[in-house]
Amino acid sequence: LNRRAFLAATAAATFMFSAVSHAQYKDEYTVSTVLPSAFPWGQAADKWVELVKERSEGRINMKIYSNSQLVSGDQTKEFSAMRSGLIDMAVGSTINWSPQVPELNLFSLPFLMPDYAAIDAITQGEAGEAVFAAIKKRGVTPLAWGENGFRELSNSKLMIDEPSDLDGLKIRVVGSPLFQDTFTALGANPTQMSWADAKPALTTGAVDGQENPLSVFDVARIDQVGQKYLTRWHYMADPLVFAISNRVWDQFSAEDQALLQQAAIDAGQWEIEKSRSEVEGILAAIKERGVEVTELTPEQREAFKKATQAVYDKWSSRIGEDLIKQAQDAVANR
Ligand code: X2X
Repeated sequence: LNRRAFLAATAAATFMFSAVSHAQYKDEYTVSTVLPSAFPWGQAADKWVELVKERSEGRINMKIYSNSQLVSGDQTKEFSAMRSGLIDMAVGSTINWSPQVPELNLFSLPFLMPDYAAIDAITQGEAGEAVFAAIKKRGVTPLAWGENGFRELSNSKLMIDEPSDLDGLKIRVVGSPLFQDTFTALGANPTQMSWADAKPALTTGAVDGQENPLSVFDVARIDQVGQKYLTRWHYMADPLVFAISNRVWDQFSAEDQALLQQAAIDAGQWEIEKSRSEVEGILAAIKERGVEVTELTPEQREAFKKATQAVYDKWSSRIGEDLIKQAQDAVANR
């Protein structure tokens, strides 16, 4: 090998090596969330970013954009934006991504999951794997689970403890049409709107009620906009999913992929434990502020479950009958 050929070969090798090992990492990756740091959801994202920065010794930097600002407040567009590469990463609710990933409606089926063990049995088992495969197939790599929480019902008019109490009540619901069906089955008058529009609509009385986890009710001070009655019916809980656009994922080295995923798993576990441990304290604080809270008895809960059975009939083929069966078995055997 003459000197010239040697230099050319080393230059080529150096170029190739750097092209592979640094695969054009961005200086900063965007992370989308709906709720900011005051909420467990935002804290889950904060934790992920912090762990990745620490474990990569500052090589991988992520910046959180909360309040769905990267999709102009429309949280139902977050998944598409990630798929197309407009957003690199997100910690998102299964509800908001369900328009693009129908399987995610599984978690919104009314009264499928009676308690935390039921959520875990689904997410940590075969059904959870099938849901992750469905997300991956649609252009986004899911890394770990977090939790928004059991969604409880509040309203400004009356104490709700049976389905007929919902008669004609205007309820703000989230981005999946499944919620329209659930509340229509209960005789209510549901209106779909983004989180950004929800509080103003409650303030003006454009809607009478809403459903969200207690942590959201508490931090967003939903009691201050006339929501005096709260029904703890645990009708569904939305897990959060830590995820990354497939295009971005493929640019990371295998080592860094593992780092990103382990950090997401650790952040998710931390957030799930933290938010579950805070629920009773939050409930006490809400009561202290004068909100009337009803805890449904098993019999009362059963009446709501019966009244919403039609949602299963309508949605099972869209979600997948096998997936629903897997989830129901997981719950039964928890
Ligand atoms: O919009 C909502 O209700 C919220 C914040 O809980 C979600 O994004 C699912």
